[in-house]
Amino acid sequence: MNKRIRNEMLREKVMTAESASQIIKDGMTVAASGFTPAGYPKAVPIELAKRAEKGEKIGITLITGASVGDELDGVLARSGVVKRRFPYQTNKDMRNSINDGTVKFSDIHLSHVPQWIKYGFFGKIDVALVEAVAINEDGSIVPSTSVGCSNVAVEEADKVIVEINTSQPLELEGIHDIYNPKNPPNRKPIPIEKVNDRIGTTYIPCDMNKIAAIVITDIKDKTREVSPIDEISEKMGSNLIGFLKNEVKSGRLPKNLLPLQSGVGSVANAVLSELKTSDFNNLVIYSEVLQDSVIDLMDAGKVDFASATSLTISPQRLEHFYKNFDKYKNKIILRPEEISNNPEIIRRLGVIAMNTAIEVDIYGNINSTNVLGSRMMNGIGGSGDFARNAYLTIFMTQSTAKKGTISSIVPFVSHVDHTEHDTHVIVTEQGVADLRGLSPCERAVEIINNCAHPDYKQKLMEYYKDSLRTCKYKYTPHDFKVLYKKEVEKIAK
Ligand code: 0RQ
Repeated sequence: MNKRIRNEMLREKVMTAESASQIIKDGMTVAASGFTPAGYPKAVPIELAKRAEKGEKIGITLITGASVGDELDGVLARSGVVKRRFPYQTNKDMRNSINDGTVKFSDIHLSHVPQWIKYGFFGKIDVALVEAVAINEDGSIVPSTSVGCSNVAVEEADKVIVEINTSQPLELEGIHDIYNPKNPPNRKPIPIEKVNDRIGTTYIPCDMNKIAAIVITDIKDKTREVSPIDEISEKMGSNLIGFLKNEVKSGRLPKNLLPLQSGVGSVANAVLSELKTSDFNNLVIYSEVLQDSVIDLMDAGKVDFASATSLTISPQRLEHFYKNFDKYKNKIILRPEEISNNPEIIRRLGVIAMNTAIEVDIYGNINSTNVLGSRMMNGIGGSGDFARNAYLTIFMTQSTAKKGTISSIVPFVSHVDHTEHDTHVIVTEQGVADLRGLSPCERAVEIINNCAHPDYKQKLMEYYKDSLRTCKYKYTPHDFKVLYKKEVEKIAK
């Protein structure tokens, strides 16, 4: 344990998860580590939930980097401990509590979260609860598989609880690059010009007097299994690659493209996997999450370097990954989400942003979060950080949902996350709509013709043409009487 807790005095702070959980009291705000089920605390939240289940009144505000595993979001949602939740989640029970109104959730751009903590928009941070692989002699903390908002949580919190997770190898040390921009008017340009530029420290600075408890655990990250690539995702991937090849041919992209960002989930994974068999080489990634596909691309010699804030390797691949970690270590940097998702850097590097939508409308507005306009799925995550600031913003979706009974291309999205102004390209398994330089009416025709499913093409075109005919204004014509009736009917089903 001396290798993991490098300060003798701090070793005296080691206690059980049950004792550490007592530091968290009713009404507190807890900012935790964790980003897309990686590097989140596990042992202490489980004990916190047990206290509530035994009848203790305890309700907290929970802030994390992004989504976390069941040992944090799941147990605390089921035991009713979380009253407010920011900024993103993917847990079934947390989602249900948000949708039944038990948990007050606010869906926030991930790049904003650290800044909001620093400005106090969430109130005072009582406790930072972070997973680590080690604590240094001076109290600074070596994070595990993600950084997220941990550095700012540690800086701003009154007390810090550290979970040293022995299932996370010490070899992770050195992979992180922690940099904390100052608040305006003292903010300086962030000196990242290439995805592999290092600008900070390999640890999170921490005043050791703030460390109130250290808990030793070996509970593994519950990363998601990656589902096998289906035919539709494969088709979307190949449509996207075809589009990118054409961009290179037209001289709008260099031969090795520009830094890639890709969302999470099966579609994103499938799209990146398609790159494996493509002619593209020497690719670089500037993203927020690194999934299995990036490791595959490194193995295939396609990706030279990847920068993100989280490493979420599926259980199937984890052993291979750590066995060969030496090979990957010098090709990966994990940064705070304030840096991985930073608009300044995304714009400077000219990132190609590829994210998944729930539905897309004929003018290019995107709904990424609310099924049928009102059921929160996960949240906007980092998709807005990238979509708004990328060189090329691509949204992907299957052309239909719910076994073909719903068109994902709709007249008007039932909830707006990304506006028509941020959408450059839409990709479905049907084809690609390149919206750059088109007026809204031209976009409608492009999207319906190239991306809609054949079963819905005619209906969508009829809606567009009727709107154009009946609407007094011809810029973004709509027939709201038809539109609302259809939406209401859909929701009533
Ligand atoms: O419903 O749960 O009842 O089965 O929506 O759909 O197809 O499982 O979605 O896993 O590909 O994720 C946008 C949610 C897509 C994700 C989203 C219903 C469908 C299902 C989910 P059920 P799928 P995927 C990186 C960047 C926002 C954040 C982001 C996401 C459920 O990609 O969260 O991009 N993105 N972050 O049946 C009605 C439609 C529908 C529909 C799907 N058109 N109409 N229902 N569904 N399309 C990550 C981070 O930032 C951390």
